[in-house]
Amino acid sequence: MRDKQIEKLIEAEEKRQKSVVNLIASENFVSPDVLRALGSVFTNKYAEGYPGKRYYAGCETVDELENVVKTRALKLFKLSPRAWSVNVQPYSGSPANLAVYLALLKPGEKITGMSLAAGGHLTHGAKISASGKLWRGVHYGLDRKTEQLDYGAILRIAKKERPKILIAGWSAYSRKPDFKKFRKIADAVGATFMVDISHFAGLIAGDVYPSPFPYADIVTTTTQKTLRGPRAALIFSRAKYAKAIDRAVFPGVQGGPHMNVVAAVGVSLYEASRPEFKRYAKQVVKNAQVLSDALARLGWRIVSGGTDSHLFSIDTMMCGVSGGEAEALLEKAGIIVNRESIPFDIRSPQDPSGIRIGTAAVTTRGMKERDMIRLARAIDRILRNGNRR
Ligand code: DSN
Repeated sequence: MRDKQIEKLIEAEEKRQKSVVNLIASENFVSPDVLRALGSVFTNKYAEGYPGKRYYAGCETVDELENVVKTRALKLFKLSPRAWSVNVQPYSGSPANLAVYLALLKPGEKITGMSLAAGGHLTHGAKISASGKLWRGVHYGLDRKTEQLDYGAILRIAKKERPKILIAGWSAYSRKPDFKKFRKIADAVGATFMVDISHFAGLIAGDVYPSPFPYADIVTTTTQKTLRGPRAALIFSRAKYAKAIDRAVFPGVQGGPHMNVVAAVGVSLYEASRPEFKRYAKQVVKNAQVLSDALARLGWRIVSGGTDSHLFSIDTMMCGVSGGEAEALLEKAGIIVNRESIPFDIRSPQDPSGIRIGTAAVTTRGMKERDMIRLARAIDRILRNGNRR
């Protein structure tokens, strides 16, 4: 590169990524082919609109690209193109979710999803996000004893609040949900049922996590987490919502799609459809279970007692280490995690009582069960020694 300053920073980040153990649950390592598509000439093309209906000339190749990516997205999740549509243009998860609300709701109407404190997401109606400023977020939490979803409580909240959209999906909840029960709750109050599968899309594609598609009206996902693609998002919707969703993405929320990113999403969908991806997804969950079990045996309290997915949270305060301190201690030793609130946390989100651990990235790097046991011992040693200082 002629720009030595940026080149140096790229090299430094590459070195950092190679020299640490990355346990951030929302991160992964994309393949060289995904990077190749991201760095392709598609970045030069403006393509506001949709295939066959663009506001610019010269769109014949990007039209073909967008159609290929849409077909792959539907096929990966076993969806009939007659019943389902997919929008592949969202820049990321937040604009994707905003577009859904814009398509379906009037300002001020209610959305019900998991609270941020319980492991939900900002864009599910949290007050500090546009989703909670333009619409009204009313949230459900977890059962205090089991730290798992309580469908009876969700039904009671839904009946009292009568939200227009009921959302399943979360960033720090480790257990498998029952999407059929969510559907019944949505039906009981006449809500549209939306599932945000950002964290576990790759696990669904790999057949190791329940699919919400038989029950949901709308499914959104980012593509960079367990799906191992670029930073982008997809919105799947049943046919009757498709037109409104498309109009909400463009021109409602976004301008021209980033066609290089759309190309990279296409590559990652191809990769996720290969048999080896199923083996990868299985190993991701196995690694998370082995790591959480090993930490539990070393005396750490795992939120909800374990995991059915790629992630879990541990309560570090039980050893007198806050989430922020644990994050810093581990980073010093080359293990990268993020601080995380635990259910019913009495500490602030800036320095909560726990950390979140995910295995999608280390599994891409080839780690297996034996590595998880070693990692558990290292995490235990670092946190306990840190506490003694
Ligand atoms: N910030 C992402 C995560 O870490 O889960 C979700 O948007």
